[in-house]
Amino acid sequence: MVVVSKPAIEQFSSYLKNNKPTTLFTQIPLVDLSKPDSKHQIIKACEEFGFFKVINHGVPMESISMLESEATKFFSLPLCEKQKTGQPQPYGYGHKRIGMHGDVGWVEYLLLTTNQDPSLHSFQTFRSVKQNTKRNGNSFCFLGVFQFYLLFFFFRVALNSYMKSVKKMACEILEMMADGLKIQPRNVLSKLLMDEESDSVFRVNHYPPCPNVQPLNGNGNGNGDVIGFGEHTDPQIISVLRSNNTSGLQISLREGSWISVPPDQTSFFINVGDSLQVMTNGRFKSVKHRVVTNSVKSRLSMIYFCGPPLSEKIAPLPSLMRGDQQSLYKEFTWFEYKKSAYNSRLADNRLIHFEKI
Ligand code: GA4
Repeated sequence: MVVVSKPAIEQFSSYLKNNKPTTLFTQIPLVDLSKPDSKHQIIKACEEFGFFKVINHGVPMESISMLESEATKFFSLPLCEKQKTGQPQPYGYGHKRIGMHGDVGWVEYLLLTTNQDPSLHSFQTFRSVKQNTKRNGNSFCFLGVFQFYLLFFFFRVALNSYMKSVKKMACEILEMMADGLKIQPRNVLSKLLMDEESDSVFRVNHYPPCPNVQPLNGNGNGNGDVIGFGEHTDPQIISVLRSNNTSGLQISLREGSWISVPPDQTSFFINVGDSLQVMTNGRFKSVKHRVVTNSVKSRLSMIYFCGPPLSEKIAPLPSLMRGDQQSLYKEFTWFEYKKSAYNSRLADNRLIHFEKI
């Protein structure tokens, strides 16, 4: 419930004075979704950080653990098995390469659409596994097509149950946001997620321990030299992240310094994305974030990127515009923004092309 308390602000300012490259910032805005004032806490956090942590989120722990365990099983397979699912284009299994323009990280991942018929998705995976199994004669690959299909089937079951609860929570947060912004109707943002055509994406990232990094303390926190996932903002409305208890996530403060987010496997972290920045005409800022590797523990994160339908016009919400206030952005659809994002490098400022001069 508490957002940035006084000691937190002191900690924050002394951090700025010392200007250390990164620090463990223990007072990440915390929103208790069961409290009546949570809508105000959400607005404050989105204005100050573009980032907050939520508790009492209503996502069952069993559903989280089930997906985590299925994902762990998948990532423990030999590389050649995982590669049977085909190259990410952009969906599928990816290893080190992020996007299509030369970005790399110490990470492997699964990138999936959320609005596809699950049976269809499994079928497509099944087909590419079948083709790749024929091509790949490597003796370290031991799973037959059927075994692989079974593994993916259980993964998909766990994924569907997890995504259902996370989507519900994300909608609640977006409705609280509308209430806090005093805009009507309260589903003005959540309806974009509820739309059958919602272009949301789900990602599971696995960051294996990175042996080259010297541990700085008992937790094996790295020195930040090895990047798991480079700095970027998310293009969507909001992103809902859950990770295991391994550190690595850092967010950038407005003036450019980085702070480490203490991990908490029972909570979720919410990022403001570029689309929400535009919809609030810059009142909320999308948060720049990155992941640094850990030398001893592996990190597993699961992220639901809440995207609108491809045809949706992304523009400041009319009810947020006062008097003769002008939009800071040119008009564009989510399809146009996504296309432009996929042509960019990870660290690029993607909104710059859509700003009015
Ligand atoms: C960042 C947020 C999501 O992970 C993602 C990423 C996407 C990808 O990995 O394919 C992008 C990246 C993300 C933004 C710029 C482009 C596209 C990699 C990249 C270099 C799935 C998304 O929607 O945008």
